[in-house]
Amino acid sequence: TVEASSKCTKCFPDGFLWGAATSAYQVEGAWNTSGKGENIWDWFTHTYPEKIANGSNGDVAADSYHKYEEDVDLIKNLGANFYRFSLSWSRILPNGTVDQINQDGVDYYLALLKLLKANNLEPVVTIYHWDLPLPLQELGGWANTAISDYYADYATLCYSLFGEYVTYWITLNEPITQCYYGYGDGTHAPGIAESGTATYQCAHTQLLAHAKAYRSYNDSFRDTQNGKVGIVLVSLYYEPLTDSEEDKAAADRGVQWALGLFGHPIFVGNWPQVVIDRVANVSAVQGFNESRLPSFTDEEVALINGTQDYLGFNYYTTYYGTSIPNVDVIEQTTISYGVDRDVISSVNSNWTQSAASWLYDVPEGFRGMLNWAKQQFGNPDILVTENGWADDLSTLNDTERITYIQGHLCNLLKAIYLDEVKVFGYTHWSLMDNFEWANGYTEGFGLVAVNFTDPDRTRTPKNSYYYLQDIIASNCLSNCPFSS
Ligand code: GBH
Repeated sequence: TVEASSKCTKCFPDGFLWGAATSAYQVEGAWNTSGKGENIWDWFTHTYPEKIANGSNGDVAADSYHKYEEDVDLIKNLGANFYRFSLSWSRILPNGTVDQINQDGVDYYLALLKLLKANNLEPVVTIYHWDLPLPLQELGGWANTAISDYYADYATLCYSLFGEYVTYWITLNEPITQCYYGYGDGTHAPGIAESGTATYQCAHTQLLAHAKAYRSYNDSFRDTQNGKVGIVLVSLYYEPLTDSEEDKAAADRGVQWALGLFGHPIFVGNWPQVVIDRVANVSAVQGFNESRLPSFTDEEVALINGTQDYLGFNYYTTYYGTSIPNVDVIEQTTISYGVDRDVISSVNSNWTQSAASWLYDVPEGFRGMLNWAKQQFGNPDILVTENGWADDLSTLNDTERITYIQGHLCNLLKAIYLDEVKVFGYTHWSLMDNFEWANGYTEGFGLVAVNFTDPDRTRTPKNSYYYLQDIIASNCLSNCPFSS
């Protein structure tokens, strides 16, 4: 009957991994204690409080620097297999460079790693989640290719300090987000708004940084440490606004300019051809002598290609895509990533909008995006490293988040069983409410609420925490009807 099938329960593969995530700047606090150096988010929030909702910052955040034992308890009680967190570069290297190591910072991460291991929890460690040490920004930050070498030195130090405890390394979190919001529209640190140039320069440097760090692991650590090294990529998914060929091409460009920009060099080799061609053509129309998209030498293409043991994959939401009317007129005068990309976004009025204005509940887009990655990147092993929903900080009865999780996990199961996408784990963003970048503390992604007005930063699990706990305990999802 319809009723019976609508209650249909489906299970995840044996050994499927479950976890939840945070990042250093968003939860740690302790921004200037115990020897930590200043990073671009410290500087950006303190210098331009008007760019952050309510002028807030991550000075204290969820105070995880002092409360990490509670965080580990929350992961443990969730029944998760792993905790995804990030290392603060400037906590380990106050100046960004390896000549001066801050032992208190190293000890903090060693304590966290050992506590996780003692509880049978796997650390999934992001080496860099957007918090560049300020002295390296003074050299131009990610717009300067030399930063790729500083990053590789830092990553290499992390392998040697922490590698005996780590199976899953993540080099960089969402380079497109930092390169677009940090170097393109300027709403994130370091606040540069040069999307037609700096965004691509940042992408170029971050790809070199990732590749050098991957090669370093291969050359010096893989034999003894046996871990896996990947990168975390994200994109909005785009459905074509109509089924015209033009709209299909526009929707594909929407994904190519984010997931493709980083995934193609790593999994296939060099930038996506559509990006190479389009930025070259528009640059020529605008009177540039060469493309605004930096090129890779043949040696660099080879250096970057194949630098993955798995794909870390974040999915949040979907838009409709169509091309910009009269783009050929606009592109004569407007130098921007958006005009190069040539996509206008819109949404369906039936999609539920979250407390974060950009985030709608479109679970079938998750399946679409996973299939896009499978097809374009040669069917890689995939770890879903983020997926989550925003609501008001006070919402403990978070039914919308539960609906979001149910719909997305059901589509994940379809991707696994119907489409044979090789997904081996799922990470919820986030373990707890935290500093949501330019939106400050106005919305929460947590399974656990944090009271940010309480000096103790008291943590309280929301209903979704218990909902996910049940799913993890059974390794199965109910109300997910499909037949394979
Ligand atoms: C992830 O980015 C991040 O990895 C994580 O740190 C973050 O907390 C989480 O998502 C939730 O946002 O305000 O309209 O200008 C996801 C990609 C890029 C989506 C920035 C939101 C801002 C849109 N994010 N974007 S807007």
